[in-house]
Amino acid sequence: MKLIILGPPGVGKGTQTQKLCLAFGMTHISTGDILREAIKNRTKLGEQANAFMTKGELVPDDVMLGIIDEKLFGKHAPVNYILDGFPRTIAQAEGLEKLFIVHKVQIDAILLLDADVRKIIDRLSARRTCRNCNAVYNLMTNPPKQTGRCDACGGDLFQRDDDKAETITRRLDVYTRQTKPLVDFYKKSGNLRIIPATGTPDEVFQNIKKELIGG
Ligand code: G5P
Ligand code: MG
Repeated sequence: MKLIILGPPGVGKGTQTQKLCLAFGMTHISTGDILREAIKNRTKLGEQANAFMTKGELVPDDVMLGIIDEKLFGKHAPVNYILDGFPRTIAQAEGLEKLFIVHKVQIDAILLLDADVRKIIDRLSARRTCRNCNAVYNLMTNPPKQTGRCDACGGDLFQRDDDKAETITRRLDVYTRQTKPLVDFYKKSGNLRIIPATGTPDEVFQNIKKELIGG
């Protein structure tokens, strides 16, 4: 199965992708995680991406398409995967379609997570992420058992630089202008599934499973 998970910052794309990967043995491809790893390792890509990410802006399309081409069709390419955070612009979606045509691959479904923006701001302000395995927590609704430590691997939990109030607002604005047009783009393909994403992560996961396998 090949899926795209779409939705505004903080709606739960990473959380649901981790659940799907665990349940169905798929590979999680998060462009945000790839860029944060590059920044941590001070690579050329990291240097390039850092300025955009701290401002809540998008990294240029050609850079992102190059990363995805390598991840999906390079050495060690996965067969079953979920794209989390890509595509994010019409140009990225068109570039991805071209790659799929060249490699004779088809996407099975595009999941659009749908939730109220006010809920999203609260979720992002309380998010903590594991530096080691990228597991996602929430200080209000899903805190780790031990403060500052990941339940899964014991790694250090940190708050993302772009989860400050003013950057969150900017990211939501960028989503509305540059990424939301993808909803209409994918509606035309007939593969878009709209998933109610309020409630608990487990409830949202049930909604996704109902859409994908009927229960
Ligand atoms: P990212 O890393 O792709 P965003 O902004 O798209 O970042 P983000 O912030 O990672 O998305 P998410 O993955 O949708 O959000 O949400 P999450 O982390 O799973 O959950 C957020 C919080 O809510 C957590 O605390 C979680 O516990 C809680 N939560 C989750 N689900 C639920 C639920 O169902 N119920 C409740 N109650 N709580 C829940 O991109 C970052 C930057 O990288 C660059 C850009 O600069 C971008 O801003 N970038 C790209 N640039 C260009 N093109 C691309 N393709 C790019 N990809 C990344
Ligand atoms: Mg995420």
